[in-house]
Amino acid sequence: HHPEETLVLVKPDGVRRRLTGEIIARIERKGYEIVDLRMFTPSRDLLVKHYEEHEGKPFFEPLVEFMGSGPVVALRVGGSRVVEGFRSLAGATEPTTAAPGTIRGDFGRDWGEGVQKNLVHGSDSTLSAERELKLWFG
Ligand code: DAT
Ligand code: MG
Repeated sequence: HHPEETLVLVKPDGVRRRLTGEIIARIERKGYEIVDLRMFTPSRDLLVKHYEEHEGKPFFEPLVEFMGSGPVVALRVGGSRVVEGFRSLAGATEPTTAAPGTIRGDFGRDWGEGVQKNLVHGSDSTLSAERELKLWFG
């Protein structure tokens, strides 16, 4: 089995903008394996648990609402040091200033609604990955 796995989400903006294939292609081109994949509109309950570290912050409610606004594609992705590696493929949180060559840098910008529409989520540590994979894949 893989030494490491991470949770990737193609967020509702990524799905709506038909970028799911492009994002999966970049993950595979890097040599990571798509181990499992689901597409559905996440419940508020799941999203509140997923983003529990941000509860109470001013962007929490808009974030949960946006993430539940349509289908997302959840991916279990495996590979050596994939947690850090996918964060690097995704780029910085703010799409406007994310580096070119990254998913957020190449396809994202500020659409007048702050940084929430940044196309993808990737777990930020192996501990988060374990917790988040349990939430999204059981
Ligand atoms: P990341 O997705 O890069 O791990 P994060 O965990 O700090 O970033 O935040 C989770 C999501 O919340 C992020 O993808 C977009 C949104 N977000 C973060 N900071 C924000 C802010 N200051 N204003 C609005 N939305 C924000
Ligand atoms: Mg995060």
